[in-house]
This record gives sequence, structure tokens and C-alpha cells, in this order.
Amino acid sequence: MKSHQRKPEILRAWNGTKTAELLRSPGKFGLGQVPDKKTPDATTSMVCGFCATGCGLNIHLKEGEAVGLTPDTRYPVNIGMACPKGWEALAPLQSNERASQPLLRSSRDSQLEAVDWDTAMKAFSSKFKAVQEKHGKESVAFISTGQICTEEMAFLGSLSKFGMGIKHGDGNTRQCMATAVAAYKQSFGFDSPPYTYQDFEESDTIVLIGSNLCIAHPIMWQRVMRNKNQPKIIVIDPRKTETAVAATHHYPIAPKSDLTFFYGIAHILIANGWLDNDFIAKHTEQFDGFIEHVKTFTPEFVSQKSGIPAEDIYELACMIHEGKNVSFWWTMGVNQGYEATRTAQSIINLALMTGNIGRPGTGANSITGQCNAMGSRLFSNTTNLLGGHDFANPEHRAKVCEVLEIPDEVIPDAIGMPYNQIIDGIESGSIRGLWIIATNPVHSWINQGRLKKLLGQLDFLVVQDMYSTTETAVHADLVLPAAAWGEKDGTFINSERRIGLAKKVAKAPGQALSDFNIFRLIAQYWGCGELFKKWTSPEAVFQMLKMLTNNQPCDITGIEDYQMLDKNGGIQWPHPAGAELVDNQRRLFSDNQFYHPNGKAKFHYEAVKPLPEPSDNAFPFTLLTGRGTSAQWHTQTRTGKSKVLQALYPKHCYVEINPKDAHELGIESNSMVTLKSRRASIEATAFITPTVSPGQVFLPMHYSEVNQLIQDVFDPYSSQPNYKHSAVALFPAKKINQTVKQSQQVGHT
Ligand SMILES: Nc1nc2c(c(=O)[nH]1)N[C@H]1C(S)=C(S)[C@@H](COP(=O)(O)OP(=O)(O)OC[C@H]3O[C@@H](n4cnc5c(=O)[nH]c(N)nc54)[C@H](O)[C@@H]3O)O[C@H]1N2
Ligand SMILES: Nc1nc2c(c(=O)[nH]1)N[C@H]1C(S)=C(S)[C@@H](COP(=O)(O)OP(=O)(O)OC[C@H]3O[C@@H](n4cnc5c(=O)[nH]c(N)nc54)[C@H](O)[C@@H]3O)O[C@H]1N2
Ligand code: SF4
Ligand SMILES: [Mo]
Repeated sequence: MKSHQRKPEILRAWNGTKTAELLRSPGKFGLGQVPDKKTPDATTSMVCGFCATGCGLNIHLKEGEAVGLTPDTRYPVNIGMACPKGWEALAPLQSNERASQPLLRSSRDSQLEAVDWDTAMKAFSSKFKAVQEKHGKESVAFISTGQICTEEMAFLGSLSKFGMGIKHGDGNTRQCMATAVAAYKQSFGFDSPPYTYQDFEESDTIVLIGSNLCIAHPIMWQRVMRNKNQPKIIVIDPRKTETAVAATHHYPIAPKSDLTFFYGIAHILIANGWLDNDFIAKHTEQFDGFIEHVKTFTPEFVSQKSGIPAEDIYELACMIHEGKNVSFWWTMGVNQGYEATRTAQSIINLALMTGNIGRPGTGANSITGQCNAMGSRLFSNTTNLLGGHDFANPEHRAKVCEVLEIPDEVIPDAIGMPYNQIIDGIESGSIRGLWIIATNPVHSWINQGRLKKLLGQLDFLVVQDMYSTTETAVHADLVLPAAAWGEKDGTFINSERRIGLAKKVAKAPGQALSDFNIFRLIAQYWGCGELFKKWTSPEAVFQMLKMLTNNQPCDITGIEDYQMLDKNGGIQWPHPAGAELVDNQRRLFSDNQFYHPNGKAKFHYEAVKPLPEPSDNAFPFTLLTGRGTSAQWHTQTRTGKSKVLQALYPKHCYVEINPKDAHELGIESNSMVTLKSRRASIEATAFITPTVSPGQVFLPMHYSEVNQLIQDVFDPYSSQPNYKHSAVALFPAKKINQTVKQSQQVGHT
């Protein structure tokens, strides 16, 4: 059928149902360079450097260098499975686009030229210091990542804030996990995703909200497939995603109607007395206010707002009530919203009121994105003081000073500005120097056109990346060449709080250095090397970070060293000194004790707000964005380098359009269309498919033009961007070209 054009076979191969086949015979799909069994000199195991699932990979070595990899069959996370990115994890290292030398632009109009590290470091220090002298210390900021090792994040956060006088630094985790962090902190008293992956296997009712597990976390989906309870798998997503197709129930709610929808579910649970009253009374507070709050969210009202029939809403509430072990999982469909924190909490509230937390197969579970977003949340020194501490708390500052052996006055007593305010600061002139580490904002940040313009206003821009060709690196005044995953040692923390090891199994190209060693060099050239004399190696830093977690919810003082992590297949926090590693997994709150001083969890709720940019006559479509295929990673700097992965996804930007809309607009499959928002217009290939509802279109985030369209609106509590809702217009490309030409002609006459 023409109007129901299908994705190429190879693309569809990564939908949930075909995943198992692929895992059984990866060779058939050309994945991985499985080494000749006779040649490997040795094999070592380490965690994958793409997503937060944190799979274990066996790296096969010849003379100490990686020659191939296979998924680790003993690692408790993936038990012998990997997705295409994992199989191809070594490929991105071999590319002639790698940054192999520092590059410096001597003046605004000149080209980037290769220089040695001494010149690069002198430029870094002298330029940033000059900016600070002229405009104040706070005029230099950094933007970092969830994709370098924990020890490196801690080094960056400490070097910049304790050594260089930088106050404002934030991570790309702001684009991703900030909402979950804010929601957990307010509800539980600490940023604490409570689950272990075993919960996917033990639930009888799995509720996935704004989460396309089959594409974004395919190995977690495999854990769902191992569930022997014939679970109800419920997907709440405006699109009929690969995960929705594989689920038992799909609720295609109107985009961003989640908050209303979940208040509506709570209303039904309360009206029917389907509550765990004992749990609510003993372990929570503010429930009475919540009862009042959801009174007006009747099934009829909620149906009207969410587009889901009232009887289906009731059916979902029934399933939640009847399930013995109900688990709620959410990802970016929730976190990336203008009222995201309250939405995440409306999910947490459902788990609390039904007592679905702390037991196997339950939980209010935010799924993490990047390999070390969880490391960033605790140790990047951006939103918390190292180890989940509070910058404003003098006792916390004193503890950090003691462990790091640094003077008290170097620690700021307040957190810095979030990402969006740093960008606003460039516009207002308060931020004049910017250091970007392991993130590619010129592609990934919201309302991209504005950001591009603003970067040009900086006095000095440094980009530290493994490639010199990223959309962001080409704007830099100085590029610092970084070693990548596989070329350095350190730890990552995965979505279930498991600390795993990354290892050096390949040489970095040319003069590229690990981020860790770049930070060491900077400390020396900046003149604050003395403060960091204990920061000699990633493992030395791990030992200090470990001591910092003493008595924190994330206490890992029981982890002796890297070897212990290696031997045990990673270890989840908490693991305090003296604790035993029983079957090496644990979930939080099995004792019903939350992290607020009174040990109780809190119900949070608020009035629902109107859409910031509803569709209208001029922009009648709602634009959704997200992950396209399992073979594409974000801005594609890494996955775009693998020939095998390239074969698994469309090269050019495509837009998913419902057949009815395509028909009405005269758009044919595979033709070019123009998408226009209030900010920009872009072209994409039409992919006509009923997976999106009429009135909605979907663009995968992996194509650099996408974020030009999106309105820069943020959640007030988490400052996370509202990536998943903007109003756009859609035209067949020919038509708009004609219209433009006509209007130009009119203009000329
Ligand atoms: N292959 C691959 N895997 C990845 C990544 C990658 O780039 N490629 N990135 C990793 C990272 S960093 C992250 S954060 C995760 C993201 O993982 P996911 O969040 O699962 O991925 P997305 O596709 O961004 O968004 C999930 C779904 O949210 C839906 N959605 C949009 N608006 C709404 C809404 O208003 N309500 C609801 N309920 N749903 C909505 C979208 O239709 C989409 O299907 O993936 C990780 N895994
Ligand atoms: N429209 C839309 N936009 C989105 C999203 C969406 O759903 N929709 N999702 C958002 C989310 S959840 C995320 S997480 C962001 C991701 O956005 P980005 O962080 O910008 O995406 P990446 O492509 O992962 O960028 C990582 C960069 O680090 C470099 N790199 C990799 N490893 C290393 C290393 O070890 N050291 C150094 N120094 N550099 C390294 C890579 O080459 C790359 O340039 O995008 C966000 N943008
Ligand atoms: S699922 Fe994530 S961690 Fe596992 S192999 Fe794929 S990208 Fe790597
Ligand atoms: Mo993310």
C-alpha cells in the first residue's frame, strides 16, 4: 500500500519483535567484528559507552589492543546480549575525523590550525583568564556531559569550581534527566531511582510512559521479554511506537496531556478506594491535599483532554489496582516537558498510593539515557556538591574539604546557573567564555538557530571532543582532542545505579589525551595544580569520591577498588562499608524509609498549565521528536562513523506523517516536505505511517536540522527543555517553493 509506506526491512529489524532474532544471530545483520577465535591474546570485560543500560562487553585483545568484541554472558545487566551500537562500539574509534591534535584559531576570521599541547594550554589559560579579569570570574562557564567517566566529571566540576573560580557549569543531563532529579529530590528527599533491572522480570503489570524501550533501551526490553508472569505491558505514548506495537495495551494520549491523565487515574483509584491506606498513613505525607486536588479530574474531563475514552481510562486504573506488582517506568516523553517535574511526580504518586514501591517488580522508575548520566547526577559538581551534597550546607562543604584536602573558601556556597540560563547569559553579555566538553549543543540544544548566533558572540569558545568535525567543534576557537570510551579507564553508573568499569583497550589517536589527563594539564597551566595533587589517576579519584559518599544514600564505601567492581560485574549503590554483596543486586526503599528527615515520601501536585505553543490555523500540527532507530546515537558523531550502523538507518532527515494528513495535503510517500515553525523551516522526506496520529508529526532527533524548529520552553523546577511539543506547519516542498517564488514575484512587481 503506497500510503502506508513501510520502513526499510533493515530498519524494522530493530522493532521489539525482531530483536530476539537479531540477538541470536547478529552475524546475519553484519554486526560486530567477531574476532577469529584462535587469535585473541586475552579477553577483558567492560561496560558499553553508549546508553545507560550499561551492558557488559567482552573485549578481545591482540597484543593488548582491542580487535573485536562480544557481549558478556556473565554480566548481570545484559546476560550475553547487546544492541547494534554495542556490537559496533569499537568502530567510532577508527575514523579520520578524530581530533588527534589541539587546534587553535589565532583570530576570529582565521582557520583552526594544529598546535602542540603547550601552545593549546597557554591559550586556554591566557584567554579564559583575560575574560575573567575583564568581566569577572563568573563570565566563564562550562557545559558538559553524561558520557565521560565519573572520575573525569568530578575532576571537571572540581577543577572549574574550586580551581578556576568558575561558578556556572551544567551538563547535557539538563536536556535529559533533570526532571527526574528534581522530582525524586522533592518526593523522596534524594535523587534516587529505586529499581534493579530484575524488576522488569518480576512485575505483573509494567507501565511504560513516554518511553520507547525497544529502540532506546533494547536490552532492557529483553529483560521485559524474560518476564515469566505474562505481564500486562502498558504503553502510554502519543505514537504507536515499536514498543507500543509489542505491548499488550497502548494508550495514545494527546501529547503533553500526561499530567491530566495521571491525576485522572488517581481520581479513579481514590473514588474506588483502591489504595494502600496503611502504606499511605505510615510512609507518606500530603495525601489529603492530593485527594482534594484530583477531585475535579473526572474520567469525562480527563477523556476530553487526553483523547482516551473514559472506559479505557477506567480499564487502566483497574489494571493498576489488580496488579500485585506494578512497576511504572518513564523516560523522555515525560522528562522533556514544560510541566515535566509535576508529571513525573504524578507517576510517583500512583506508585505511592498503591504501595507499589520497595518490593520486587514495583517502583516509580525513571529510566536514564546516557552511559554515565547517573554519574553526572551525583558527582559532576553541577546540580549537587560532589557525592549528592548541597553547596549551601556548611557541613557538607566541610566534609568535601576534608576528604579532598582543600581549603574551605574555594567551594562556592550556591549552585550555578542551569544550561538555559548560561545560554541566556551569552545573550545578555554576562557569559563571555564557554568550555564545552563531550556534548554537541549546536545539534542537540533547543531553538538551535538562536544558539548558533549566540556562540558567535563569545570572546572564547573551547570544545573538548573526540572528533574535530562536530557541528559544535567547527565553531570553536580552541579544540582539545579527547580520547574516547575504550581509550581510557574509569567508571560509569548505569540506570539501576550499578557502578561499572570502563577500560583502556585501545590507543587514542595522535596526541589525543583522556579527558582526565586534559584536566590534569589544565590544572597545571592554570596554576592550581597544588589543589589537585591527589588527583593522580582515575582510581585515586574513585577512592576520594567513595569516601565522600560516606553516610549519604549513595554510600559506596564498601567498594574496595576497581578490581572489586571488575570481579563482581559492577556494584549498585548503596554499598556501605561492612555490607554484604548478596546476589549483587538491590532496590531502594525495601524498608519503606525515604530520604526526607522524617523518613516519609511526599505527594506533590499542582494545577495543570496550558500548552505553551498549541497548534492553530497557521501551525496546525504538533511536532514530536525522539529516537529514530537503535543504530543511531544522538547527534551521530559516533554512530555515523560505522558502516554497519549506517546501513541500519535513513541517511537523511525524514518525518513521520499520518496517511490521512498526507492525503489531505497531497503529500506522497518519499517526497520532500517542508516543516515550518515560528522559528525556522526545514525539509525532510515524507514517511507516511499510521504510527503517528492525525495532527501530529514525528522527527527523529538525530538529524541536525530538527532542533531549529523547537521552541525554547523549560520546566520551571528542572529547567529541562520541552523538546517534545512545538506547533508546526507542513507543506509538500514543491508547493511552498512555488508559493515563495510567487510571493517573491509579487514582491518584485
Ligand atoms: N538508539 C538510541 N538509544 C538511546 C539514545 C539514542 O540516541 N539512540 N539516547 C539515550 C538517551 S540519552 C535517552 S535520554 C534515552 C531516551 O529514551 P526514550 O525517552 O525512550 O526515547 P525518545 O524517543 O526520546 O522518547 C520516548 C517517547 O516519548 C514519546 N512522547 C512524546 N511526547 C510525549 C508525551 O507528551 N507524553 C508521552 N507519554 N510520551 C510522549 C515519543 O513519542 C517517544 O516515543 O534513550 C537512550 N538510548
Ligand atoms: N529534539 C530533540 N533534541 C534532543 C532530544 C530529543 O529527544 N529531541 N534529546 C536530548 C537528550 S535526552 C540528550 S541526552 C541530548 C544529547 O545531546 P549531545 O550530548 O549533544 O549528543 P551526543 O551526540 O551524544 O554528543 C556527545 C559529544 O561528545 C563527544 N564524545 C564522545 N565521547 C567522548 C569522550 O569520551 N570525551 C570527549 N571529550 N568527547 C566525547 C561526541 O563526539 C559528541 O560530540 O540531546 C537532547 N536533544
Ligand atoms: S543497550 Fe545500551 S549499553 Fe547495551 S549494548 Fe546497546 S547501547 Fe550499549
Ligand atoms: Mo538523554
